[in-house]
Amino acid sequence: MLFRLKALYSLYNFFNKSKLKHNLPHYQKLGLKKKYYSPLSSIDFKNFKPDVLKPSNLNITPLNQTEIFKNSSPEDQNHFLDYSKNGYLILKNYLSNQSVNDVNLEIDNLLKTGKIKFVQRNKLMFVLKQSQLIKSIGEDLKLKKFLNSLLNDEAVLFQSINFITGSEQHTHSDSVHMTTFPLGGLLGVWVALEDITEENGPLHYYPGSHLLPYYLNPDYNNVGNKWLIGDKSYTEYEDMLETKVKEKNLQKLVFKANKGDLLIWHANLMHGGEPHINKNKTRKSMVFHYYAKHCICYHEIKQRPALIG
Ligand SMILES: O=C(O)CCC(=O)C(=O)O
Repeated sequence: MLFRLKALYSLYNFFNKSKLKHNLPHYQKLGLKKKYYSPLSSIDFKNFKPDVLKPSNLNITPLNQTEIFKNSSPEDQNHFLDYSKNGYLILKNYLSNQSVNDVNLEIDNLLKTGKIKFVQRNKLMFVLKQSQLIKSIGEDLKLKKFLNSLLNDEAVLFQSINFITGSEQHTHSDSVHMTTFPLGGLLGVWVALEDITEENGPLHYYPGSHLLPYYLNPDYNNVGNKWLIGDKSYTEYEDMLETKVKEKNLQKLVFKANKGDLLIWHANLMHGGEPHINKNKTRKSMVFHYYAKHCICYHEIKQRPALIG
């Protein structure tokens, strides 16, 4: 029961003003009566029009004018132009062999020296705070310009997650963990840090699933009340998505990635990790999540604004 108390999350947030104050101008613009530490969920935004937070004079380079696009083959360019239909796109050989080796060495060293530790079983969260190398990959200007054009906003690097083994995460949409107002203000960027096959837990995804509704707390009766967040377990969310996949007959793709390949997914693309069958093999990979700058970002299930910075 204690972990459902909104007041506890608010108390924690109260001491994190520097990481939450980015929302205040947005609240003001919307006329939303919230403090920087207040709970937040999709229910709070149901009466607002989506485009009110974005300035009209944003200067975003169109996708076909970005360097990544211009330096790609016609075949890849066509694939990129299908992003809005598919909800994902792949940049083959994005990172060189040397860069990937450097990242892997960096992770090994940070683990050996105890500067980073696994959480939630097998995640290395926010290594970008310890590693200038990893941060510089996520902050690469050419990549950011490409992401800006997909988001139609400025992409702000929020977090990195490194894996040494398969995530084995059930199918989900990031929009339940990293929710935004307006919806869709998030991108996931996944990088293979070695070759990945059916044996070592590849990423899976459902092309086109980003066009389905955003399934949020109200969709599985997890809204909670004034004092408490919802009482449904995360498994109930995963079960709901499994049902949607079956009902809508969605077709799964598995990303048999080569070392250095990069895949970008839309905020609402359903994806997850396949079972990691051969435990003698590693599955080294890295994910970056980016928020759109002119969004309010929060965690729908925990009803907490996102700590950024
Ligand atoms: O790497 C994977 O297997 C999945 C990662 C993922 O789902 C995520 O970061 O949202």
